[in-house]
Amino acid sequence: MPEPTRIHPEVRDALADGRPVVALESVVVTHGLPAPTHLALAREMEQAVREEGAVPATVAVLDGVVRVGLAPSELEALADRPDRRKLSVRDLPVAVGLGQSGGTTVAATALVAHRAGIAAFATGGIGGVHPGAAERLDVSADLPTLARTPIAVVSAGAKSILDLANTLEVLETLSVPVVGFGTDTLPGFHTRTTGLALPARVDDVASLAAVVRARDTLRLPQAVLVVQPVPEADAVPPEEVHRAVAEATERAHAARVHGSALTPFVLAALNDAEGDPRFLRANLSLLRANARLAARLARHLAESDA
Ligand code: PSU
Ligand code: MN
Repeated sequence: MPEPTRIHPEVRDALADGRPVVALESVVVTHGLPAPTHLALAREMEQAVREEGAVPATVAVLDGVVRVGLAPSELEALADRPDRRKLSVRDLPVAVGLGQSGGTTVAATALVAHRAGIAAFATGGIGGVHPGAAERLDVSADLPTLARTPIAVVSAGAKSILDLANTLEVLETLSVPVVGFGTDTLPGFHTRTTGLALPARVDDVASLAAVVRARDTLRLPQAVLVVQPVPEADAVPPEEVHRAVAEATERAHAARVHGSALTPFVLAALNDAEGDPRFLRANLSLLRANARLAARLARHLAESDA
């Protein structure tokens, strides 16, 4: 069997030299955003990371090989492959063993990136506890994976389609530090706040880096989950998010969509070109902002390691 993981030479060199690297997930490209925005956004995130002085490493699985850092043509080929899969950690042995291809979720990306030696990772929103868990349990593997993967994940909170209060509770149980960047409350992905109080807040990147380093000196296994609100100009008012999410979730239930297909279905409904363009605009805006913050964090971490 071929080597299961291949690190792009640019990424490998940067890591060997102790230069900053930011991992990027790829389910947002393969399943989270409509074409052709998905590829434009992937390029913009990589570009944003470079502008902040770090090397981007988009993680994905191509023909059974886990890849850390992709050539632009490889990401393009993956984005529209009809056989592309959504790969969380449980799916990795199947994808690698059977030669499949797909985007990696926050969970799978965090795991692969940490093993490659990458300290910072940018995404849109993490997965979490879905509403209605009392009747039908649906808790993203992102949560338990963050509990055992010491990396820093920069996000806009958990996606607004989730039960955010319960998501925050599970993060507490799993002992994942959730740190607001310039906020005391959990952002709601499309909205700047959910009103849910966070256990910690920092207002500058040096303080964020201090928290991440302390996690390491304490030898704790958890990720540090950084949450920052979507940029103000692109935020959607909470009532409108609630209404749109409720409608999309209703449609998902009517179509009997559940399991790993649920998140992509609801996000696709929100980001639909026919619908309200503000949801897509907010999604893109927060992804770019998170890529930038993760790169600034990676730079601080690399400096303090030197
Ligand atoms: N955030 C987005 N778009 C996405 C996702 C997050 O803005 O597509 C993806 C992430 O990859 C996340 C996954 O890890 O959804 C969670 O899916 P699930 O709830 O099935 O674990
Ligand atoms: Mn699920």
